[in-house]
Amino acid sequence: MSIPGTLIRHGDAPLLTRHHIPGLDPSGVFNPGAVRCGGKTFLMLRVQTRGRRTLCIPAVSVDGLAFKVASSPTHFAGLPDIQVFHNYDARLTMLDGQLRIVTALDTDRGCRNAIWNAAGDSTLGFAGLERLEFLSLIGDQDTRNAVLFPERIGGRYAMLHRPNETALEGGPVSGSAISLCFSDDLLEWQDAGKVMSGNFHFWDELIGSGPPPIKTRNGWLHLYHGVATHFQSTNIYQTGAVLLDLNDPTKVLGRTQDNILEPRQNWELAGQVPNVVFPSGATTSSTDSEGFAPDDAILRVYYGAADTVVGLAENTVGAIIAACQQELD
Ligand code: BMA
Repeated sequence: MSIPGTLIRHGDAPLLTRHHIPGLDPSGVFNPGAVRCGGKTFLMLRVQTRGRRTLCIPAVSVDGLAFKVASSPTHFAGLPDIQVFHNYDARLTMLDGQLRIVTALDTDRGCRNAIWNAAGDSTLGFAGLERLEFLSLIGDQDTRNAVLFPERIGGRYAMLHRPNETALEGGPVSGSAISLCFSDDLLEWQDAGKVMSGNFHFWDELIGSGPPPIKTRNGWLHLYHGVATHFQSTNIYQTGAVLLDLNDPTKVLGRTQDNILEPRQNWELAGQVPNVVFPSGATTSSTDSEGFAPDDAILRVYYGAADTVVGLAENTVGAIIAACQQELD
């Protein structure tokens, strides 16, 4: 059975596995960014090699289910002169008619988010994702999980991110609050305050943004991941949803009390990092003339499972909004 307002898996198997990555024999493919434009779904896959190097590889699909994966990794051009160990977890946003990408960078100074423009040859069929041009690094604090809103708010660019303030035993630094910031030029960002916090002792002790927010008549619909740390034992990564005010996204209008997707399939429970569903890309099947996703649109969520494969789960936009609006018991 499934509870209304939870995400329903598209079949029992992962959507993409390492076998879909041509020529590399990698260890895993996971945490994809996603965007739907021009009647196609584009993914930016995170691919991990046997040497634990991180690659990003574009993929394209007409139906959002069967993907053609590019034969070579994305080239990142123009990175500033810092040492980058990993460039990963791309989030894709169409903004001002330009495909923008935000990635997390593990650097010698800690974790940073970088903004890129898709600048490849659009005739190759991957929306220019095979070459990204560096735009900016966000701030000078340790932070991860940054997502751009798909349009300006009050005339300014808006972004959510998750400052890293908590050291996980044996793991990366993490955080328990998502913040909003604004920019006039996508280069300099000003903090606009905290949006939401995790709930210690429950499913979402640590949190971070998932895919970029989706505009609905009820507010920005935003999926995020929550981590139950279980006192430094195995971490469990799950998915929740929140509704943010359209004009002031620091105002939370509703939030799912429970997770709406959690590791249950074997390929979510076991893998390189067990017990992980990590939502990073989302598409909707339609938008109205003003860019709002209607209640009956299908929300597709592309997620990494156990840092090893890509899963797909879905529901209607309206069902997830209703789950956010439910009163707490
Ligand atoms: C988080 C990020 C994700 C990863 C997850 C589970 O901190 O690093 O990229 O999928 O951990 O390992």
